[in-house]
Amino acid sequence: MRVITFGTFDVFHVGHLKILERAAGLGDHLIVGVSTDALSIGKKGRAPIYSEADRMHIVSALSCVDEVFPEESLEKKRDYILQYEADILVMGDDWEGRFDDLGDVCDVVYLPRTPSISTTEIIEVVRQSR
Ligand code: C2G
Repeated sequence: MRVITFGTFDVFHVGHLKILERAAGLGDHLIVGVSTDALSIGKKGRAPIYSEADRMHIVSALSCVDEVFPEESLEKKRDYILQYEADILVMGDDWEGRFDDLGDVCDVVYLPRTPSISTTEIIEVVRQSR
């Protein structure tokens, strides 16, 4: 089974790793769409700390990840699923229900987020410790 998931993966942390490992465990080929800088700015109102090239480099180096591509638009999920012939879409449960309409082309699975860690929190802690 081919699994696809998406994310920004900025300031890569263990919550990112855990969801990728769990996503990989649902199949035998994991494809990851990494949000471009432009998409991230549109989504979160700020540029990621790490560049798109570095974020893709980090994610593609993980042993649980087989393929990485730049995710240019949130609206293109259906196209990406078809293009990469994914059987399962995995998203964190912060997106619960948001992609149920894609259930006609693949299984849609929401996995629980790892508690108490986020890029925003890391940035805040680092900022306050300066
Ligand atoms: N995540 C997690 N636990 C955390 C933090 C993040 O499981 N403590 C998961 C998120 O649920 C997501 C993935 O890690 O599935 C990547 O997180 P983000 O980089 O924050 O992704 P996001 O900006 O929400 O991008 O098309 C959808 C977007 O690209 C998702």
